[in-house]
Amino acid sequence: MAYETIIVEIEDHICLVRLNRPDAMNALNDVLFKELAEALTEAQKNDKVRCIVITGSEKFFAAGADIKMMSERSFVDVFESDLFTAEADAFLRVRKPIIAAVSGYALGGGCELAMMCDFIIASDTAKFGQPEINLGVVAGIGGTQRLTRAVGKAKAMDMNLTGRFMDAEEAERSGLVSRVVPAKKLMEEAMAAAGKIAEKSMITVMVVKEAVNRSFETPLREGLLFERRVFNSLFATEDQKEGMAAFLEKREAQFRDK
Ligand code: CO8
Repeated sequence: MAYETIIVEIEDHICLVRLNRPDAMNALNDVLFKELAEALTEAQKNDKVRCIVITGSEKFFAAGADIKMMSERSFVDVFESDLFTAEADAFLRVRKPIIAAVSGYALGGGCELAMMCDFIIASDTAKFGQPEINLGVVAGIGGTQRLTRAVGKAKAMDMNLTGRFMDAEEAERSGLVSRVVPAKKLMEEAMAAAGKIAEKSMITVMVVKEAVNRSFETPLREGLLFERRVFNSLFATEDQKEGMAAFLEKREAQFRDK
């Protein structure tokens, strides 16, 4: 399917989505967010896709929501349209893993988009920030919530209140990103991580994603109970038998997603 603001390629079970509004540093407008939600929903439905990678360009992942688009809107406009909410909901309904491969600026909605992914691999040039305060607004799709859970109150307050950017090294130290790699190696590393995930049992992969995400929604006791129950239920799968047999027979497992 041809899109206007993103480029989608599917190869070796990986759906690679490139944000593509270079003139506006990949700023997120209505069209981009809608197309992204559509592409991810399609990737979820497509049996060939086992992992998704979202990236931008070397200089910018996304510099935030489109300020030109938002500047003339009134409270009633944004309230009535519930800007980006349906698209964010569609994003969160994707059960396959999504990796953000971030190089350059990931600011405002760009940082929030990266945080909506399951984990972030950053290039050493990446810069994260929630500079909405400089525009007289606040983050609107997770910058005060997911960022606080990722890096803690002190840094989340600092970034949201001062609008300062966090470089890749600080982002890794703070737990915002899972790894930092040289800019030239970013896509190789992200695609290799996606490839590793694509080799696993899809059922187990989706259970892992759901269980880790559950930890954000529940108290520890409930989360542990959820984990125990999904652990138990995976013993009903053929892939559990295959995975354990393969280990004992010292061979690679051949998972069949059953
Ligand atoms: N929106 C629209 N256009 C942008 C944006 C943006 N967020 N960021 C950059 N651009 C455009 C610039 O206007 C410029 O376009 P032009 O050449 O036509 O003038 C072009 O990209 C290049 O930008 P600069 O000349 O500024 O490039 P620099 O290298 O000097 O600076 C920066 C790069 C630091 C990234 C700078 O562009 C910047 O600060 N951008 C804005 C960052 C920002 O404030 N982001 C937050 C936006 S608000 C937001 O994301 C809210 C999300 C919540 C939505 C909630 C919905 C419910």
